[in-house]
Parts: sequence; C-alpha cells; structure tokens
Amino acid sequence: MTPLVSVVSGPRARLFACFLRLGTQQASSLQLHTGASLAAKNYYEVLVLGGGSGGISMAARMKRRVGADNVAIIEPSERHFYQPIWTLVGAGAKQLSSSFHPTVSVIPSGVEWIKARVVELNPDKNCIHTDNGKEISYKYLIIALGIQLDYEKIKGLPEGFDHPKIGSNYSVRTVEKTWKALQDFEEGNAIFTFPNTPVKCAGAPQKIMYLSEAYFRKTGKRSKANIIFNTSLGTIFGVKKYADALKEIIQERNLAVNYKQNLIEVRADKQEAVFENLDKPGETQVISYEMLHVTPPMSSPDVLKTSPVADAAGWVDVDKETLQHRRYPNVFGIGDCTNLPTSKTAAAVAAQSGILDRTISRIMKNQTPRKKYDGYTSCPLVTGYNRVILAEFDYNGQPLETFPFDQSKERLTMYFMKANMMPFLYWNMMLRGYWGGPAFLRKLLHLGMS
Ligand code: FAD
Ligand code: UQ1
Repeated sequence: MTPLVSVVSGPRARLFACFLRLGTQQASSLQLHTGASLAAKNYYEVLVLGGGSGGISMAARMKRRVGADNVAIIEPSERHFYQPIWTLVGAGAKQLSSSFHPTVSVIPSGVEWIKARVVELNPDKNCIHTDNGKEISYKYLIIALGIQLDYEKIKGLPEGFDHPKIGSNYSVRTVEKTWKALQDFEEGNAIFTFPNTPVKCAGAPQKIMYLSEAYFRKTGKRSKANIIFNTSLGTIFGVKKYADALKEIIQERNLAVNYKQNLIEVRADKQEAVFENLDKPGETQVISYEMLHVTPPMSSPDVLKTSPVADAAGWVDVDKETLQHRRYPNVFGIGDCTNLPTSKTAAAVAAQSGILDRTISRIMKNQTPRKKYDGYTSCPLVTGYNRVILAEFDYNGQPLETFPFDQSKERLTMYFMKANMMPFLYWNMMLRGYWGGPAFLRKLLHLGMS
C-alpha cells in the first residue's frame, strides 16, 4: 500500500493539529495524515532523536540556527506528554487530557517529523537507522531519548495493573489507576515505592504519598490508613535543606518511611507486595496493601545501552559542562538519557537546552564551547493539594533558589506555580525554545542581596 503520508509543515501542520484535536475517529483508525513523514530526505544538518521535552526544545532552537529545512526530529509517538502534571492527575487534581497535545502541534513549523523509532546509532558513519528500514545521515546529532520504564523487571508487573488497588504515576497507561485506587481505598496499608535504579523526577514517588495522605484526611479515611514509603535509597531526599523539611512533614503526618526496601514482586490478585532488604541480601518481606503506588525501575533506552555513544552504564556519555559527547564531537546529549550527574527533570532539561544551544552554535563556528552547565535542576515537592516545597539545586547539591524567600517552606504560591504556571511555560515557551531555565530570574530577584 502506498503510504498516505508526506512532509507537512507550517500552516498545514497547524491545520492537521486542529484536525487531530477535534479527535476525528477516522483519522486515527485509518491512519491518515498525521503530519509526520517517513523521511523525505536521508540527510539533515541537525538530526534530533526523540521528540520529548529535550528534543522539541532543541529542534526549536536549532531551527533558529540553521533553518527549519535542515532540521528533523525522529519520534514514534503521536502524542507529546507533559509528564510533570501526572503527579496531580494521579491525585485527581488534574485531568489526564491536560497532559498531552498531538505531537504534530509541537513540532516547530517547517521542521520535519519522521514518525519512526530509532533502532541503531552509527556515530562513526554519522548515521542512524529507523525501525522502518531507513538510514538517515547528519552533520550534528542531538540525542534526547529520555529514560526507559522497566515495569517488567518487577515480578507480576505489568500484568498486575489489570487488578484494582494499584497504580503508577509514571506511565500514561497507569496514572489514572492511581486516582482510582485512591478513591477506592477503604482501610489498610497504602504503600508507595522507590526503585533501586536512577529515576526521573526523584521527588515524584513521595509527592503522591503526601497527596494521598491529604486525600484520606479530606475524605475522613486518614485514621484507617497506614501510609508506608518503602524506598531503595538510604535517604528521603539528596539535598539536606529539603530533606530536613520533608522529615518534619513525615513525622507530623505520621508517615512510615522504610529505607533500603526494594519492591521485587507484586501479587496483585492477593494485594501483596514483596520487598527485598538491600542491606540484608536474601531477606524479603511481604506486605499486604489496600493501595499500592509503584515507581518502576528505569534504565537508559535499550537502543542506547549497546550503542557506541553510551558510557559503561548505558547513558549517553557527555561532557557535564558543555553537553558535547566525549568521543564524538558532532554528537550531543540532553535530558534523562544522558550521564549528566544531576537529577533528571524537565527543569534540568530547560537549563540544559540553553547551554546546549550555545555549545552547538560555537561548534558550528569552529569555536570552543564556553557556556557551562552548573547542573541546575528543580523538583516542586507537592506536599498537599495546595502546598509545594520548591527544591532547586546544582551539581554539588547546593540549593540554587530562584525566589528571595525560604523555598524549603510549604507554600500555596509555589503550588500555583507548579499546577498552573509551569504547564503554560512549558507548552508556550520551553517547547518553542524560549525557556532556558530561571537563572536570569534568580539573578534579577536576588539583585542587591549578597
Ligand atoms: P522525554 O520527555 O521522556 O522524551 C523522550 C522522547 O524520546 C519520548 O517522546 C519518546 O517517545 C522518545 N523515544 C524513546 N525511544 C525512542 C526511540 N527509540 N526512537 C525515537 N524516539 C524515542 N520534571 C520536572 O522538571 N518537574 C516535575 O515536577 C516533574 N515531575 C514528574 C512527574 C512524573 C510522574 C514524571 C513521569 C516525570 C516528571 N518530571 C518532572 C520529569 C520530566 O518529565 C522528564 O525529566 C523530562 O520529560 C525529560 O525530558 P527528555 O526529553 O529527556 O525525555
Ligand atoms: C522549570 O524550569 C521547569 O521546566 C519547564 C519545570 O518543569 C516543569 C519545573 O518544574 C520548574 C520548577 C522549573 C523552574 C522554574 C522556575 C520559575 C522556578
């Protein structure tokens, strides 16, 4: 069958975006125009792998550097997700539909969207391969493939999600199950887990615990709930200032935190979770649950693990200040798929996008990169339906706060920022390549302060 797809950009792309937004049944069932191409050209000056937070932001910036015709994004998904809002979707404070737009609507106009999956990288030959058999070459490559969710590494998952009482804010498929489990809670253990791997947004596994506690209080069920946070880590949060604030909340709200406990099995039919004690190999504990929130193990995407651009652990091996690849000077990495030693968040991606833009611009002019990434990352720790502690810090784990007040205090204003301002900023500025993080704001708001 001849594919009905072709290269679509500019006004046509927007038209298709509207078309998709209308949710025309036919469009999806017949797989008509999606605005994507099957790769009209086989060479681009800038090729971006992944159309998530980092990929779209960088494509928008690269379009300004080299022109839309010279940029392409390879991304298989028809929907682009604003994942940070899933914390609130899982707690019933936002609708799932508010977390996505059609991918076609976020592709910068004129930039080519190749709707495919990357299956192989060949940086020695400056090309990649896609799952539909195409070889695409590039002058500069930006890798923004995100982090992979490994639910299947827990025995009993992902099939366990077919049962009630279990959810996970980390996937579009399971986030609404969290809200369902929360509403269905009657009496017993509400368990929240943190895996024994790197994760994205390391605060999210506990944010949903605080929200659940608040929900139980609101609905008169708090006295019937035994709330347990079983984490593989040995600490509640990596930065002392925020860890101290969280520990106070944990004590105040009577939450049980158990360290070095790693979820290894879910017996969803019996509502049982099995944990291994990481300090005592071989020792396991079975806990029954009335509600279970799973944060899955995560790893670098499979396509990267075995590729020449990976470090020993599978992450894209980049310079921590310039984001340029350590061995391939025309290759760059951004976001969750890299080995940047900072917390994996969209806030970090925003800050990285500004730096990487400058790095690439100088490389294109045969100049040495100058601007240095300080590891800025941020985690709005949602501690209730109207409360947020806004953690912001750098590579050294030192607080790097934007606002001229103590951000380790729970605040309504910061909740408003997380729930309403951030999504607006993400869709309208970051994805258009105009948000490189709040450094300028921090400097402005701290003028005159030592
Ligand atoms: P992603 O945005 O995940 O994009 C990766 C893209 O690569 C995806 O579109 C994917 O389809 C594509 N891809 C994967 N494999 C292939 C392939 N083989 N070929 C082609 N394309 C591929 N961050 C914050 O800053 N603040 C928060 O409050 C916050 N809360 C969060 C809460 C939750 C529940 C979750 C899940 C995340 C949260 N984050 C938060 C983290 C944030 O969403 C991520 O860090 C950010 O999206 C990372 O951007 P990225 O571009 O690296 O990866
Ligand atoms: C941020 O820049 C960002 O990226 C768009 C987020 O992701 C959703 C955040 O959660 C936060 C907190 C920031 C930092 C922005 C400010 C204004 C402090």
